Amino acid sequence: MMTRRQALKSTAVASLAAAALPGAIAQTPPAAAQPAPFSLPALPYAFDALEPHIDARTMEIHHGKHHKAYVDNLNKAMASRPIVGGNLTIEGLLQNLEPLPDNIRSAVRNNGGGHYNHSLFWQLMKKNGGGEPKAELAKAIEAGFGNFADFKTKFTEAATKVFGSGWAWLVLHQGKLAIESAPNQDSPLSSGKTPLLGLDVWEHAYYLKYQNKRADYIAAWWNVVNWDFVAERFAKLK
Ligand code: MN3
Repeated sequence: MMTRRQALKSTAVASLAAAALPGAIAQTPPAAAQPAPFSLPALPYAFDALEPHIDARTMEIHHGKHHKAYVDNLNKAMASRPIVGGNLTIEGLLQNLEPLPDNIRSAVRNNGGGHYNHSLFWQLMKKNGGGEPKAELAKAIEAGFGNFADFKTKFTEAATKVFGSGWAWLVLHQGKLAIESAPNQDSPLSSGKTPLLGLDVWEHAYYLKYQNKRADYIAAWWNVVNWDFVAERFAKLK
């Protein structure tokens, strides 16, 4: 509880603040005056870091155009959201799509999903990546899928079979690992799961270098997986 003295003091501060802005009255600022809540994260490496497996031009367009468009369109959708407040996180939004107003739910699902999925995807890769996971994650993969080779086969199959645009995911759900795929930019977060590893199989992720050969892109992608990042993520989440 505020004491009367504190209340008087904060009233005085509020008056001073109002006085500093002549003519200012309490009102909701127009949406355009608010900073865009979401922004494009910097790529954690150079565009050509994943060569020859993923080419620099693809990375440049994928990050600078595709991911940026998801961020811009998400911000546009959120600008018309009637209630803004609290800690607005991309994870929180995707975990709670249902309460969103009808006119923005799809936009948030698609563009918010796109923003979250890509933000994670960049971190899941690195120069001179690949190999096999270590530590707890290695044990969990063995427990869930028999061995690493079988896991890789199953994940590859999930990625290969996505019809049209979508993702393959290794998710953590109720303490267990599972492989699944999802259409479009649907995030595992929206079905109560936590993504650990994801592979973007939209054509924009590989078409310049691999054209229609998605299987070649998937095979090459294993060489850039940042298993240390995935293992750390797993250790924090489980
Ligand atoms: Mn993509």
